[in-house]
Amino acid sequence: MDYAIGDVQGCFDTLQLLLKKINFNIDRDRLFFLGDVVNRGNKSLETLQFIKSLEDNAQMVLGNHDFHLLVCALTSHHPNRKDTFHDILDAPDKNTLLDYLLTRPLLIEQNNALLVHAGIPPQWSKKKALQQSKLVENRLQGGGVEQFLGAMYGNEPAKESGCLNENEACRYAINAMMRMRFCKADGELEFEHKMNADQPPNGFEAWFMHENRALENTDVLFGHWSTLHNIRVNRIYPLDHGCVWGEKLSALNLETHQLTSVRSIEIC
Ligand SMILES: [Mn+2]
Repeated sequence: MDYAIGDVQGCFDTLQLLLKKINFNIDRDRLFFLGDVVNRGNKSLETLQFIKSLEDNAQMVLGNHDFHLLVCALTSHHPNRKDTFHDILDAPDKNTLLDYLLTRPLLIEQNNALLVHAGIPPQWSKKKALQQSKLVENRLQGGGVEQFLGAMYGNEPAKESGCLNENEACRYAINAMMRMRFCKADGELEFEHKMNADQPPNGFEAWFMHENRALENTDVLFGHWSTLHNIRVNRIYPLDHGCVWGEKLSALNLETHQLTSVRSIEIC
């Protein structure tokens, strides 16, 4: 069976409990992590080592916390007070773990569904989303990755236009696929608010609420936004169930769409 799993954020013990509950068998099952596998929780190192050890039986998309780890590890940017991935930065296998993250995509297509950390802006088709993911992946795997990472923080450009250079297009793609909550129908991003999806800032909507969204007939599985419990939107699967905040960690079976959850047992 294939399962998509929401934001683990270093909650290794709860992840093991969830895998027990779905009877995870490495010879039979595959896991697709929706990003933010590290940070805030207290076992980032064990979590990332475990996911990497599953080799072809686990895939993951990059989330903003995974990306933040890369930026802190490979540029002059320092971790902030709340960051808890020092165990990875101090680990003897740090470089292989960072290389693992550098080769992860921003978007995965699996069982006709798209898997992404934060979302896909309403104006993007599947082809466009895969293209923009690839654009960033190529830069993460190419030369000069330190410089590239150092240039990727910032909220601009807020929207796409024909005249973006490659770095700007990458920054928009990273912000959209790893950080977005609210946007306009044309994909203009907004990062001031983290409130509930039904209370959008003026002029904005949750990215999946726009009418005539290009991917409204495609299943989109995502994490990042832990307060979407009551959202019922066709083909939209919010799977960050707030594990690191003492709530739940969930796995969605990609074939049956059955959801399995466990309560967080982590003390963070
Ligand atoms: Mn996130």
